[in-house]
Amino acid sequence: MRFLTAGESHGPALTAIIEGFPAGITISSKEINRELARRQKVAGRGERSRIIEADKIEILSGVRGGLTLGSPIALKITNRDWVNWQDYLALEGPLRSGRQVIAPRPGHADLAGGQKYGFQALRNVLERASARTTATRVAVGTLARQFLTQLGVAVAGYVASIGTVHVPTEGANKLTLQELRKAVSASPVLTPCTEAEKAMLAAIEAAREKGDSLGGTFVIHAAGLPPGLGSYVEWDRRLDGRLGQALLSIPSVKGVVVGDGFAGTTQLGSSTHDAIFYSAERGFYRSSNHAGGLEGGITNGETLVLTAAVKPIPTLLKNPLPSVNIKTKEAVPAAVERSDTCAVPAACVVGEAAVAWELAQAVLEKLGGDTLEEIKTAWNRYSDQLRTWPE
Ligand code: EPS
Repeated sequence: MRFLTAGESHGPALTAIIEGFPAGITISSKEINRELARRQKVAGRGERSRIIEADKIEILSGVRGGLTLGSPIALKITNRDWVNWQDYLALEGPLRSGRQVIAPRPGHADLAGGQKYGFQALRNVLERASARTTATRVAVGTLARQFLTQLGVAVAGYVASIGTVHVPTEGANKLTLQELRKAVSASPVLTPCTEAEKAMLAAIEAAREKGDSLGGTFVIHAAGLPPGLGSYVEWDRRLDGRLGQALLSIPSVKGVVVGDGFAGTTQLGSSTHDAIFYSAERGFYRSSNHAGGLEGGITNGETLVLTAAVKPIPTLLKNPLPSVNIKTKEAVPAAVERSDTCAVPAACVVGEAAVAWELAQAVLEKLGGDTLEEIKTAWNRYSDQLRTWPE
């Protein structure tokens, strides 16, 4: 199973093609639209996401009567803002002058991207480097999530910090996925803690007033996974590595932690690993989850816990950092574009989708199958095998 995306921030549309998605999976475009709206309407977003765009998915192929066909699924999200940009970004013919980016923004792909592709027009870089393209990843990941749901696997994320405001993660990590999702769904910053929520909203507002930006962290949980997804046998089959790539490729994500991660480095081994227990009812289980559900690059049957660090958005609306006019080489303030203040809640929605995609892929690798029926049969057979293992 694989997917490719295409599309630019202010181009006609964002698109994706998924290939290898199994047949017989019930798909709901309503659910995809709900996730697209979540990504756009959370706190921290700017005028574009809140007012101009209302992302809607168009499924162009690979689905009939609400069921996937096993053939490539083509997805399209039209950019409403294209009408305001079509003369400047015309795909063919003369381009209207204006809306140029001359002073690359520190922290953005503007400078290195222009150098790499030899562009004088840095807009060519930022149009594709824009986090707007994460809308397609949400759409693709939501399809993967619908597949996982049909196998009893749930994925849920929450915002754990914005700037210096932190949620007590111990409490959040004790919630079931259903409780977590419910608590988070009521929060504009996607956090289960109402006290932290107030402080986070105030921090975003304060940054917005200053024309500055804020980063933070989000946590993704996944439950219902059997032990044995991913593999220890080769570096590129280790699921922690793959999940890391999936999360690090979200714009602004600068760090990914599995389980206790860095916190574990200050502990002794005796207090950072999860002792193994057995009961007839639960089979093999742990009473703690420092490992975050992954050992040796393989799921161990406990809840997956991944944390991602999101840097503050590079565009600074009021006091841009020093930069250089790439034509005259004069020292000038960096370019200012309409932008968001804090991308952490939006990135959390993208993170859920990115993790869902990797997990769906890992399930398919382990169990194979062209149809949901075949995958379910293999899933049940594997569950039986685990119950009696090692007999
Ligand atoms: C983005 C800049 C802003 C964001 C955009 C990401 O867009 P614009 O410059 O058009 O206002 O709003 O995010 C989205 C539109 C989106 O849907 O995520 C950037 O520079 O990355």
